[in-house]
Amino acid sequence: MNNFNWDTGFSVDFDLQTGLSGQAVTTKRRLSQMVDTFYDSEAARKMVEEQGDPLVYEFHELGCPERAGDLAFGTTVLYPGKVGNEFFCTKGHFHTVLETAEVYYTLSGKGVMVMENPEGHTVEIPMSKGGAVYVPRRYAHRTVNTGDQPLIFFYTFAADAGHDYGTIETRGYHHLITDDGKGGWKTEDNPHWRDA
Ligand code: M6P
Ligand code: ZN
Repeated sequence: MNNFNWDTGFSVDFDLQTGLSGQAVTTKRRLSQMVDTFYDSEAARKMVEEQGDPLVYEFHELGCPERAGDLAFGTTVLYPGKVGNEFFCTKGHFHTVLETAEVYYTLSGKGVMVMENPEGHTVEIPMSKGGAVYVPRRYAHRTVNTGDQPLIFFYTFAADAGHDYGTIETRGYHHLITDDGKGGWKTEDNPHWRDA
């Protein structure tokens, strides 16, 4: 555990030089934990078997109390890779308290923030070093690494927002972010999206 004092303040070294192995513990998501996140889940299962279950991303959970007024924050490292034609991404979630926003600030790498609201409005915003993305209230958010280096970003959100993963797990995202074959990315409709 850590000694972060959420009532009197603290600083934390994210230790980005050595891949987040500093004083703050990270939560790791490996491909085996998220095969159904990807359109070609069979290809994902095969990669798990043949490539030793690659680490897709890791992020800090500093143990911020889930109470009104606090700000949860940390750094995420999303590794480069693809399942079939689809770039590595985070699972993505709505906030349980739908009316809560989030801010991401990109430290290195290239990617896309993929967002959609319950009414099906979709937004994709490119991410690159020095750029901040505002994730508005009511929008599910997923980050995608479209480059060949780790995508590293700082995030912060209202500590009592909560994570709703179930909606995305059941319905999927409207859009997939795939390799365009020319060194970039493109958006494709997700044939597995369900209006459930
Ligand atoms: C960011 C933040 C975290 C989130 C993490 C991983 O770092 O938004 O709150 O937990 O990404 O994304 P996910 O929870 O969708 O797996
Ligand atoms: Zn969030």
